[in-house]
Amino acid sequence: MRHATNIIQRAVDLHAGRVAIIAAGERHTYAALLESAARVAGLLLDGRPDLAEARVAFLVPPSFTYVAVLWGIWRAGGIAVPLCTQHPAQELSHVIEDSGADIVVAHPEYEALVRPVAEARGRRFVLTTEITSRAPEQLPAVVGARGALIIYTSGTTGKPKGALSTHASLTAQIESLITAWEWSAVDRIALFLPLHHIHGILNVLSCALWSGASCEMLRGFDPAAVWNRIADDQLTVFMAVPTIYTRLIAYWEAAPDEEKQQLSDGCRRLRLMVSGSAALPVSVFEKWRSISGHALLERYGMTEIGMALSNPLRGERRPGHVGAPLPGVAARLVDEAGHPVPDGTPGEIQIYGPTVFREYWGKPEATAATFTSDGWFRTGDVAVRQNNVYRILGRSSVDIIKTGGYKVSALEIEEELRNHPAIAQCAVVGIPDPEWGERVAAAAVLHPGVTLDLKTIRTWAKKFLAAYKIPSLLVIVPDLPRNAMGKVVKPEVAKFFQKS
Ligand code: MLC
Ligand code: AMP
Repeated sequence: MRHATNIIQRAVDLHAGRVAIIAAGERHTYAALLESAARVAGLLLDGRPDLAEARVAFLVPPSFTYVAVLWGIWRAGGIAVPLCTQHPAQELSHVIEDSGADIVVAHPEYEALVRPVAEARGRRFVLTTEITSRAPEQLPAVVGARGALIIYTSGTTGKPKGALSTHASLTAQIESLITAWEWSAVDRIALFLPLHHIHGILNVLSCALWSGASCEMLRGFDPAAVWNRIADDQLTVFMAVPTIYTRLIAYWEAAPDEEKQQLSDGCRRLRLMVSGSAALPVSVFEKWRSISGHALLERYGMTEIGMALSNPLRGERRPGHVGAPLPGVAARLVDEAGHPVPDGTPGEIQIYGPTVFREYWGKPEATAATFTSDGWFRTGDVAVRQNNVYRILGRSSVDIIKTGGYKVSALEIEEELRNHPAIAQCAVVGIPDPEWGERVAAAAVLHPGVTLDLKTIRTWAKKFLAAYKIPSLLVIVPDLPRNAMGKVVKPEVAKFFQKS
């Protein structure tokens, strides 16, 4: 069976002298990447023959070292658990604890934040500056069924769950995209998406490296820097979430006419521009087409399944639609009773095939609940299909919010906000927003005699929650709307935020 470490070797055999990574002004070949990954593997193995699915959490900024650590964990037989560089200690602790990471690797920039978290739990703590050892003579053979990557993803219950993909499922996800979007060794892509989610790790980084292409790593998203890379003429492929396209449009609109022309010319030389992770508004599709000449290719995916549906590389890309199943992906729409629905009738998207993940780490009940009895993965997304082209209508749960391309759980945020001394009750909802897709909005009932404003709650919440989970809208209300069972009625809560 094909698997990730085989393909790493294959990319290196075929492309050893080509440039794999460009970061901080330096170019690194595939051969150099493989060698660095072997040295990381040696450090992690520390004399053992095989990490045998031990989890290795790592907190490394976007850089050549990030990729060397990811590949090094795989080459040592471990499961990679990428940590988010924007997360406060509490979120990092949850991931380290929940994944049962044996080893925590960190760049020195994050040592003060993460060393105490790792050491308090008796985990081995390794700094990336310690990667100096020689590569071991022998590295373990890694079969496709072995776990490769755990990504933490928010659900409708409690804290984020770790979705475990195997080498075989990641390989299937990558090969599907390489086939559909015709990746090749002459491609070059810029990477500015966060590296604790699949959009950045799989669609951008891994597809590039599996094809022998070059990946230019930026330190995060900055509109001027990204436009600069587009205008530089060397990129061939571009991938981003809708909020990023909105930001790029705003930058372009504010630029002087001459610069506008240069930026637009840069876009025209790319072969493919893709949008995903959240619904692409038709207005953004049209505006981007007028600026760049590109009809954005919108696709639909999810951490647990990789990419599932895509508009075509060649052929009509329909605004507001996410296209047809990708190669190797089986998709169906079902009603609430689990029966397939005909074209034109809304149903839940369910996915089947080799791209689907293995399990939620340590959560057999949650894993079982997410599959149907005949093995299809329930996405919780509702769509309608016409002639094999899908259009997303929304989600079956009001408690999942997509903001800036990040999925967040209203319930997780509510739980955290209830710990604030001024808050007696609260409800969190997603409010449609032209920039963020949805904004996280909180309605709170306060204890008698206290006050609370948005700035105070945001400053307080930053200690516990990632920035993208913190409410950017707040209303104080005397009571929350509840139904006869006492459950908060979220659509009524959303009405508090309607602009009058
Ligand atoms: C950040 N801020 C937000 C926010 N995120 N405010 C409201 N809503 C949000 N979602 C605030 C911060 O609190 C801060 O405020 C200020 O904005 C700047 O923070 P930042 O962290 O610097 O944000 P920025 O860089 O502007 O982030 C925007 C972004 C980022 C679009 C670049 O959100 C991003 O990279 N999104 C991509 C996420 C992604 O890759 N998702 C894929 C998941 S995988 P203050 O007050 O502190 O200044 C998946 C599967 C699939 O979905 O199909 O791909
Ligand atoms: P995540 O759980 O972070 O992997 O996010 C996956 C979710 O993002 C999906 O379940 C969808 O709700 C949403 N999503 C991804 N791509 C699209 C898209 N093109 N249109 C609408 N929603 C999308």
